[in-house]
Amino acid sequence: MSTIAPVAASANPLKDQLDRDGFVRVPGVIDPVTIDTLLLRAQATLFRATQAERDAVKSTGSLIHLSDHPEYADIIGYPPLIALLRTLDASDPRWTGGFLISKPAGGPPLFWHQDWWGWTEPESYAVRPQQWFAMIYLTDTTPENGCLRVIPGTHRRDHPLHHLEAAHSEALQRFQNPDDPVYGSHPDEVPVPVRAGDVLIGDARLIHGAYGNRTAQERPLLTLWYMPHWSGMSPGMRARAMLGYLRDDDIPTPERPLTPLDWTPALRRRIETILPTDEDKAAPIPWQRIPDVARFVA
Ligand SMILES: O=C(O)CCC(=O)C(=O)O
Repeated sequence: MSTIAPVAASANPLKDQLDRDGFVRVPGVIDPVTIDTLLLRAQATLFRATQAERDAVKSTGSLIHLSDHPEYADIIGYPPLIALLRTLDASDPRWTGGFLISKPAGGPPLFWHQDWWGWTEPESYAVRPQQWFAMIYLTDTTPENGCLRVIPGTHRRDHPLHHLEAAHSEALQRFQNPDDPVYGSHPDEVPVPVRAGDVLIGDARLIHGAYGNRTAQERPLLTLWYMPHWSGMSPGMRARAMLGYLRDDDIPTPERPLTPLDWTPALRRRIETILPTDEDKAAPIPWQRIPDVARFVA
C-alpha cells in the first residue's frame, strides 16, 4: 500500500509567498488612528502640489519624495512595520527612500513596470531579494479606484511585459498615448485590493502597475523602499543605493532635495536605526533598470 508523505508545514508562509510570487499582503499592520493621521497629512501634502507637477506624472498620479517631508518619519520607522520586515527574514533592513503616490479621481492606469536598478549584478537574478517596497494605501482599494495589479513570479522570470518600452520615461509618466499596451490589461494580471491598514510587501523586481481610478475620490499611497539585507549587500550595490538615499540618481528632484540628514534631530532619531550608512567608499555599480532576461534562471 502506498502512503502519501505529509507535507511539512512551512515555518514562514509569508516569506515563502514573497519568495514565490514576489509580493505578499499582510492585513491590519497599521492601526486605524495612524492611518487617519497619515491620510490627513497626505491630503495636506497633495494640497500643496501644483497641477503642473501632477500632470507631469499623470500615470503615477503624484510622485512626492518623502525625504522632502520629514512629517512622515513615524511611518518609515513604524515599529510593527519594521517587525514585519524582520518576520519576512530581513537581516538588516534600511530605508533608502519613498514616495506619496496618489491617484486623483478619474486618474489613468499606472504603466506596467518593475523598479529594480541593479540588473548588471549576478545576485539580481537570485532568490534573495535586494530591495522591497512596502505599500501602504491610506484608503481601501479595489480595481474601481486604482488598486495595485501584479504579474506574480516576474521578479525572477522573463515575461512579455519586460519587453515593452522602458518604463518611467517622461512620455509614459505623462500618459501621452493612452492606447499604449503598457497601460492595458494583461491576461496574467492579478488585482491586489487592500483594506486601509494592510501592508503590501513586494520585491522591487516584480512587474506591477495600477488600475485607473474610476471613482470620485483620491486614492493615496505611501510607497516605502527598504533594503532587507543592507550589511549583506555587495559594497558596489550598497554604494549605488546610498546615491539614491542621498538623492543623487535619475529620479527628478526639486532644486534642493532633502535627505533625512537635513531633518531636525528629533525627527531623524525616529528612524536612526534603519538609516543606511556606508563606510566602504566602493565604486557604485551602474544604474541599470532593464533586466538581461537571458540571465533569469527560474
Ligand atoms: O500607484 C500604485 O498603486 C502603485 C505604485 C507603484 O507602482 C510603485 O510605487 O512602484
